[in-house]
Amino acid sequence: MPMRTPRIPDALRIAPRLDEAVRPGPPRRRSALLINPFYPKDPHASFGKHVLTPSLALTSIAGATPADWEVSYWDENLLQGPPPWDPFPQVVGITVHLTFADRAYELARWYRARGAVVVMGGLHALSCPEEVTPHADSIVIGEGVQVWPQVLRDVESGSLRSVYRGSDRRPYREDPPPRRDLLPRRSFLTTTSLIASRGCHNRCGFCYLATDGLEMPYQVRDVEQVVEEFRGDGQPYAVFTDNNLGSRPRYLRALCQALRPLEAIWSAAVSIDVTDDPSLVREMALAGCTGVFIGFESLSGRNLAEARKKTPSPTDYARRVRMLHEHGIQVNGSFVLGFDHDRRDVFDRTVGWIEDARLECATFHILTPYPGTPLFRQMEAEGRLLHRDWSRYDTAHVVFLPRHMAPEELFEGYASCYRRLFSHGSIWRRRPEDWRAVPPYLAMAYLYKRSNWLWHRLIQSRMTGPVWRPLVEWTRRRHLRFRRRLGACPTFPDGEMAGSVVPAGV
Ligand code: B12
Ligand code: SF4
Repeated sequence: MPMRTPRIPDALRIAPRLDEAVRPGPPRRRSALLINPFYPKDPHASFGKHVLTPSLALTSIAGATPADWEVSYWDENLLQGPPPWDPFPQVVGITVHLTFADRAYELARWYRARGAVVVMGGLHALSCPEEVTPHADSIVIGEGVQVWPQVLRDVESGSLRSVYRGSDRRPYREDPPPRRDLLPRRSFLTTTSLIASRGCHNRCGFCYLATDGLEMPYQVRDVEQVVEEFRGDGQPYAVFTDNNLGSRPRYLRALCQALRPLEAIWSAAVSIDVTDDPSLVREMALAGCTGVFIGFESLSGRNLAEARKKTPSPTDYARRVRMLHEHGIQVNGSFVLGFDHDRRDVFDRTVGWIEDARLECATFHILTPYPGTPLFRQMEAEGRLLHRDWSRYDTAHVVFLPRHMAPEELFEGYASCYRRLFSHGSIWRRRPEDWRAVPPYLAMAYLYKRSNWLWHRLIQSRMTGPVWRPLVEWTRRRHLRFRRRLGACPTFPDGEMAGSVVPAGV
């Protein structure tokens, strides 16, 4: 059956136009503009994920900006047009990922042609520095927070170097807090993106953490710093953007104990082994965890072993998901399609399992070999890379030759997974077992997953924050009641399950 690609408004598909006729005044001394470039959205997935919570890349850089510099922030994905140019900044900092590298280069060209100094950093500068270098006056490889003040001092003294390197070994607790105050609050469901740790105890062959030259030892911020950042942003819901908040169970337990008095709610990405210790899951629930984002990746043990992912057996996943559910924690599962042991039946099997396990949410990703990773080297050596058009390395396109199916079959299977997951039937089959938790679940499923037309309008009119605020508060209050009962009961509370309208994780 030929594929029906869902319709997508131009604003979500095409970057805003940069006006070549603009002739700005001279650059304003000691002013920096930080830009998160536009990237086209996947029409199959929820547009809501882009405004759930912001990336911390540039607010972290802003936090490290010397006090005598002015700094502003522009995210092109908030659909408010191209970045500003009046007053014209002396320095433009751009974050670059492979999927939006072309847009980053276009922005760099535009600002450089008008007299700004352009500095680029981010994952693509780390994995493909030789490609990024010609597009910028300077690139930053690795952690930018440490070197950014030096970059600006060197701009002032006219001695800017072409490359700076940030070390992953400096204690993470020394980083200043990100400048969340620069974010347009109305544009996000919450501006409280938090990050407590760097790295992960795994090093899966397909993950960017396995990129050559990236030696990211697991590092944490002090729990007091994290709690202070949460409190300081004054919002009831936070999203942890850590690669894996559960990598050090002892740290996670201490963090949970420190978060508990805030009476707020949060979600985080963790690996499923966080359920090895049920008492840790209980601590998470008591601390306000309403949802987790879990990279299950595959239901095939052979795929997982070849990717070198240390994980419990997939045959035990369902029991572990149940444990999270019993603690009022919804599960957003992430699945990668197209591994070497995947055959045509992988799509139905995966969604069937998701329905049986009643996952509230799931995201699907076509296997994507990121440059610099072991997976990329393997595909390259086997002659299986179809092209190097990075804009399509976004996990929504097939960029390699799958082992047991045609690229078109993999793409169609991927799209069919989303179609089925978002169908009324599947939403209903995955409802919580406790009927009292069904209304918030249905509200979450329909608002988050089936309302792309609405998201587009919310984003453009900067109404995401105001519209979601009452729903977040409703979820928080329900969770407080649930938590009180859980705290008073050694196992699971008898009564209404928590239920959450707020989608989990990024
Ligand atoms: C928040 C987030 C999102 C958000 C916002 C994304 C955005 N671009 O605004 C949403 C949900 C929308 C999202 C979507 C996707 N994401 Co995402 N996302 C993240 C997440 C969880 C956190 C990012 C963050 O805040 N990091 C913390 C900051 C502080 O670290 P950092 O970005 O590395 O920044 C440091 C340095 O790189 C450097 N630096 C960065 N930029 C700059 C700029 C300058 C000027 C300087 C000097 C330095 C500098 O300094 C910073 C501080 O020291 C990361 C995982 C992670 N923990 O990083 C994944 C991650 C970035 N996402 C990833 C992917 C694959 C995607 C998707 C393609 C998935 C999908 N199909 O839906 C989409 C597409 C988005 C796109 N095209 O960019 C991958 C990227 C892999 C790769 N090699 O590119 C990551 C690493 C997750 C993973 N484990 O695979 N994502
Ligand atoms: S468990 Fe997740 S974050 Fe950790 S290395 Fe594997 S894919 Fe990356």
